[in-house]
Amino acid sequence: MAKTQTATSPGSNNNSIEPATAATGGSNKKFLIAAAIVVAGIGAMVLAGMPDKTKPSQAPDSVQARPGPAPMTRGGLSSSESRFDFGSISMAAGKVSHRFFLANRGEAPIMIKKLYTSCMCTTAEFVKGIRRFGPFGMPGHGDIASVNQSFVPGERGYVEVVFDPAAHGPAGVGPIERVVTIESDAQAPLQLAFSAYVTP
Ligand SMILES: [Cu+2]
Repeated sequence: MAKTQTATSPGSNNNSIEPATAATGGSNKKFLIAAAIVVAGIGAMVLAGMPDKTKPSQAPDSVQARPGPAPMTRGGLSSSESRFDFGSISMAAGKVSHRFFLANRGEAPIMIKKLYTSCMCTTAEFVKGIRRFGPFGMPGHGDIASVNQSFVPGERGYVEVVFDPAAHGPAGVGPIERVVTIESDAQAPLQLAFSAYVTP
């Protein structure tokens, strides 16, 4: 059996850095100082790259591509999931919809003020009991009426999102991501994201 692996020679000890001795002198010390600077530099870069967990990310672009249910709570308003993936959907098959279930898990009533979407291909309705509010679309496409509905502690409802994969015409194929935003008086806007892969 032929040995394909290149073994390190028994004498080499490349994982440990020998302490500088008086005999080896200056060049070895310079190397250690340089190595220490490199290590410190890497440490600084790692620290700079760490996300600041005290700030909630709000920009739609920063929504992380993290699959699976991720219950999110801000103030009292919580959603069963923060994002949903439709998977592969066809323009020819028409619109698709999904419900994001909401609850007020806080101890104070919440006023749900506005509901809007990130694109004209997407609409969202707020549903509470037998009452439906909306559909609401993208700001700037006509007047976005306010929802202005109270959501008391323990109350449940949902946001029904409808996405039209054909809204952008034939060019609208490929991966998409849209965001639905709920503004309330209790907390930072709650964002619900969805994705899909659009085929003709
Ligand atoms: Cu769109």
